[in-house]
Amino acid sequence: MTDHVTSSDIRSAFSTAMSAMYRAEVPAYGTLMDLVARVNDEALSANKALAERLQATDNLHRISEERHGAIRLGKAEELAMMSRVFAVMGMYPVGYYDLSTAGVPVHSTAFRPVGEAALKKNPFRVFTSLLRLDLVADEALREEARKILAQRQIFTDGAVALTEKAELEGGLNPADADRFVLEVLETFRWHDNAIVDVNMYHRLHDAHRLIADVVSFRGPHINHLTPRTLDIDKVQALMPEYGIAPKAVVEGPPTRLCPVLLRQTSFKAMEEAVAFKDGQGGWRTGSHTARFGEIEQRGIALTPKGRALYDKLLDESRKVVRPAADGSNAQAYEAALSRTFAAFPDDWAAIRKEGLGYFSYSLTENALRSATTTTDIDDLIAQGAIQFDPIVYEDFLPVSAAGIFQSNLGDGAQQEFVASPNQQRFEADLGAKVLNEFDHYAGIEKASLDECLAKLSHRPAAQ
Ligand code: OOG
Ligand code: NI
Repeated sequence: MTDHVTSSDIRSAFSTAMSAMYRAEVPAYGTLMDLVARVNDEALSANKALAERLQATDNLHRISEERHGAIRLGKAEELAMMSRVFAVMGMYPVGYYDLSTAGVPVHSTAFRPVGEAALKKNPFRVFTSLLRLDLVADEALREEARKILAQRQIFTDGAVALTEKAELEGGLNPADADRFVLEVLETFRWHDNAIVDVNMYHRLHDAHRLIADVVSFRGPHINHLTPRTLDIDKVQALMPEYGIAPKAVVEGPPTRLCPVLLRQTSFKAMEEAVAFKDGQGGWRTGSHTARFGEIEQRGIALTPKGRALYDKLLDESRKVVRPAADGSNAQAYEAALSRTFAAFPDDWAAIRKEGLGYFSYSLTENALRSATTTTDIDDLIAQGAIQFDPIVYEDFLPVSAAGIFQSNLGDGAQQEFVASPNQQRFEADLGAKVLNEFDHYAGIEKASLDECLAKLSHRPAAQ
């Protein structure tokens, strides 16, 4: 077969279909998309230099296309199959996130494209969590939950068959790719009829709201879909005007001239009507909160050294002020965060010089005219032959993710679990190792440098 659709095209089609489905299911998501589009347009008109660099690095068009989603799976087989489904779309597991430390009984990875070209084409990613029943203390409840999960099949027969076909034949033809998108979308759809009765729902809910969310339904409904903005502070400030109530504080680093890593904010999960089994063959109406909205702003990917500094500063600032869910100390938190982060350089040249972030290097117009013979990057930059642009952070942050989870679990839902990261177990359930995100960014940086030096050595002037 030679007429295969590329995995990036399947991913793009899937991301678009998912967005349309979520817009229809959660109207506030549509409102948020409109707000983000407006703020991004304004940010680009106000900052011509940013617009120009995004254009030059071929990253401008992806901004409005860009989003991530999240799902929570119930058992190992679901994670393993999901991994195969995502692979058809060119999405691979990157990073391991242990959320048990934050009182959430899951561990997670992010499925996303990894190659530079694939990311430019469409960076759609899905934060994927696996429920950890081993963290549930009540043994009887744990067993019942396991039995309920054992019986469910979250993939359609068509999705499984097409995934197998893609694996066997190395891809899908256009008609199969279209069908694949529709079949896989079914797994992410919201179902307003639960697979448990109201008693079981409450028992699960009492153990942890998240357990009820995973175990009570036919599938792992997409719980949010997050567009990327170029100015999150503005979106946060404008949300009330659009009838949306944001969470108390923006997660991640403070407002800076040079954005680092990831800043996120969300609006609370909606209360939705759900029909529960009444135990007598009928249904009883109740409610459940699961689906919410989130926005994010992405900055530069940090090196291990930069990340260590980020973690240290975040930790320091949270020791001074811990953000309360009700927003009562939001201003004090933001002030403490800015103060602490004054220790993190806020210009690209300093971030590069100190080895805190990853950059993509390219030749300037000057380069081909200059007669320089040096291969020293700092010298080449000083001579104006090489320029550098920040590489965007494509991953997630465990403390932020915990904050997002918590803001949707309601106050009083804070629960303690023994911290017990178990990456080995996660990878065994996944059926693969997760990729290390630092290696990936370092690879992109090195490839850009190698390309610059190769081009320089082939200049007519250098021969
Ligand atoms: C996932 C929360 C994590 C993020 O952006 O950090 C997340 C969830 O609530 O299932 O999506
Ligand atoms: Ni998210």
